Amino acid sequence: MRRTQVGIVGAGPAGLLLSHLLHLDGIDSVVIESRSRQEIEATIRAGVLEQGTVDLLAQTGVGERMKREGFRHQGIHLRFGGRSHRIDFPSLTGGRAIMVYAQHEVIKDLVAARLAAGGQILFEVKDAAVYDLDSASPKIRFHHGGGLQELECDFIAGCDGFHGITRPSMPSRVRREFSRVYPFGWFGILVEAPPSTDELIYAHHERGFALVSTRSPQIQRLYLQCEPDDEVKNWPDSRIWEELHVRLQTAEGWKLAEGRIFQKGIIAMRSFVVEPMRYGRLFLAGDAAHIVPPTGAKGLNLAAADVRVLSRALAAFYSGNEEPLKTYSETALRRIWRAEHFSWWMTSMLHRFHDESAFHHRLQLAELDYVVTSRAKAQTLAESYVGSPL
Ligand code: RFL
Ligand code: PHB
Repeated sequence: MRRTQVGIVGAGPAGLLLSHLLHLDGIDSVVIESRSRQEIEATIRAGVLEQGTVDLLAQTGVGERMKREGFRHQGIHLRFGGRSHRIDFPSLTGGRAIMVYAQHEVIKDLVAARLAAGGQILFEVKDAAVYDLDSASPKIRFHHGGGLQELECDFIAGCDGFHGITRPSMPSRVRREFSRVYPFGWFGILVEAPPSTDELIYAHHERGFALVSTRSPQIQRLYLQCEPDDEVKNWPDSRIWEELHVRLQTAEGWKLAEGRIFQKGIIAMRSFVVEPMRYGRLFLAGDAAHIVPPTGAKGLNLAAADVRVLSRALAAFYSGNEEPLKTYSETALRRIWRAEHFSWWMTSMLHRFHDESAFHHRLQLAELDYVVTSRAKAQTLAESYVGSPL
């Protein structure tokens, strides 16, 4: 049987960053991942890093490429009623901003750093199961390289995302789940085109929400609100462009640059939290414990915040102080619920709801107007968007 201090299930941002942070504290870990290295490095997901996430990656030696290739954005545009309004982050948050740098690039940087430091990541494991969670030596069993393997640990970190196996391994009597599914999805595309905007555009329109983001000077990332059970085949390129043009048009004649669409996908919109994020010696982090709708760009950042708290707590444990580990769930959940609220608020303010009355629509516009004309309200948005230090 193999042994390690911390067995980590899942090589997403949470698992990889946790393994990296533990290594810097001299704590040994093994990461097991069901997909291949190639797959995890190619999955298109988040794009926005909060200031605190940027600082953490830079301070721990995995931020070199991000600093070179990422784009620092000082604000976002809120677009509604045919007009754009800029929210300036530094002036509203004491100099803080965000970085647009794709999640799969963060993954590549973390995998490279772990492997260069001799870290163990086992890819393409099958049938992972965790047990003996309430003992002092919890175990992970899985198939890898043709054989059944067992990994004995001091602790297990459940970093296996929303559909993973660790959260359901907690007995249902000890966990409480909170969730909300939104009555719409996001249709996301990647396009070969120059940027149409210097900063992200979040657009409210009576035909539904739209978002303009970026990946590089040559590749743009765009989203539009769609039906929750929509299918990619319902969206030929011509329909996508038509909707984007309508939802994003301004009175000043702003132009959206079109190009070849080379990736299409649909994202479900959900809020979810499990409490507590611990059972015995199993600790959950990232999407395994909580989901936010992407409107606030918080998912990846929350995963980073969780593992920052967890790695510190584990380091304290190995230096003889068990207290931070005991309060891990409580500490992490305070930030998580704030991000849940922010993501729900942005989602509610910017999307079109099926059952929405004309009254509700006017309320959304009144709130948006308030955000772009009141410094206090704009500050609330900016502060939450850039996030607090980790
Ligand atoms: P992940 O990234 O889902 O990683 C979990 C890993 O665990 C593996 N796994 C298993 N491994 C072994 N055995 C098993 N039984 C396993 N089951 C699963 C999986 O293969 C996977 O590699 O979770 P993690 O690390 O918690 O990270 C969370 C983030 O990925 C997620 O919150 C963000 O991507 C959310 N999100 C965004 N977050 C932001 O902060 N800013 C954004 O701009 C942003 N945009 C987005 C997003 C998510 C999106 N999608 C597709 C859901 C945009 C999109 C489109
Ligand atoms: C992205 O670039 O993928 C992105 C940006 C902002 C969001 C969500 C996703 O709120």
